[in-house]
Amino acid sequence: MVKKNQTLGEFIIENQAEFPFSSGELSRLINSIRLAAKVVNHEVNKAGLVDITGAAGETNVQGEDQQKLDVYANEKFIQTLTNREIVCGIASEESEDFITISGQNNDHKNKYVVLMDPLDGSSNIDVNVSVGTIFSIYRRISPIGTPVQMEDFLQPGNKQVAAGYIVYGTSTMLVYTTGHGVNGFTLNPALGSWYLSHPDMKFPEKASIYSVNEGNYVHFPKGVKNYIKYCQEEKEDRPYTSRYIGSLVSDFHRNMIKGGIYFYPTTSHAPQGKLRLLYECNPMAFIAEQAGGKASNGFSRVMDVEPTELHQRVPFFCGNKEMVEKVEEFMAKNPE
Ligand code: P6P
Repeated sequence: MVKKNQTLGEFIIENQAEFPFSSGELSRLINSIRLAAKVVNHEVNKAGLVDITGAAGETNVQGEDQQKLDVYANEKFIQTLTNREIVCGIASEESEDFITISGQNNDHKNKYVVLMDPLDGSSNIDVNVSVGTIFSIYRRISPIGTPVQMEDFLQPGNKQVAAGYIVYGTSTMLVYTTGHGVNGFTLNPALGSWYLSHPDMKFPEKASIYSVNEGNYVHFPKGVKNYIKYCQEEKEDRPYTSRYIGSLVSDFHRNMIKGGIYFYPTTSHAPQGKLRLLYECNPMAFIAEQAGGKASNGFSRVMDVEPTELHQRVPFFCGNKEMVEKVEEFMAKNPE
């Protein structure tokens, strides 16, 4: 039973029976994320006022300029997750290797790993465009009581136990799934409470938005070029509307509410695609599927890809089921 305007705390308590493991674990996991989200939200919202925007003078493992807020968000999520005694390891876009969390008794008894992009779309910070946090949660597979291993992080997306994102936009929302649908909570910053504003989110039947960086058009595979031309044809249901914010969480969130597809294909300078499988594509794919949508690498279900590296990239097509299946048709005809 979903009650609109329920607080996140009430919602977690009422639904923790759905979480397949011991009841208190889900609430501690999500509580740690919602606390960190509030802290990061506070900084994101005042970024323009204090000298916290702009590059931190470092580059991350992706070779991208690290914005100060990237570093701040990374530290806050790691600190909050570490303090809650629920997680045995964290992988982050901002950290080259995974982080081992041994627990307050140093006994490695915690059962979950979290993979995250602490501040996705951070290049938009300085131009006041929405950014987001993306997280993916797995149960560890290595023996409890031993230090977390790389195998705990390199699990296929179909093994996720929870996934979600925070979008720091005109309002701040936490959207997540534990495999029983997708629910969206809006933060009331005055009270510091999250309210169930978008219960049981689903992609709408009718979809007419496509989101891609068309500046890369000449570098796209032929199947993608043909799909973009299909989107632009004068037909009864087209041309579609093109919307591209340059922030995955924002583009995805709008498409889930209004209906659409987001795609970041391979290009000549991103031969594996740009988005990272483990902490961008898989969590967004889990949410998309739980909302009645689909997520593909252009040929097959992205959540079935067997990961080989922590920061590996994949081509990503995600949104309304019919739109993803249509682009897969174009890719099948021109796989190169
Ligand atoms: P481009 C942000 O860096 C990001 O990872 C996604 O949030 C966004 O959709 C994409 O990259 C934008 O990339 O190459 O179009 O600027």
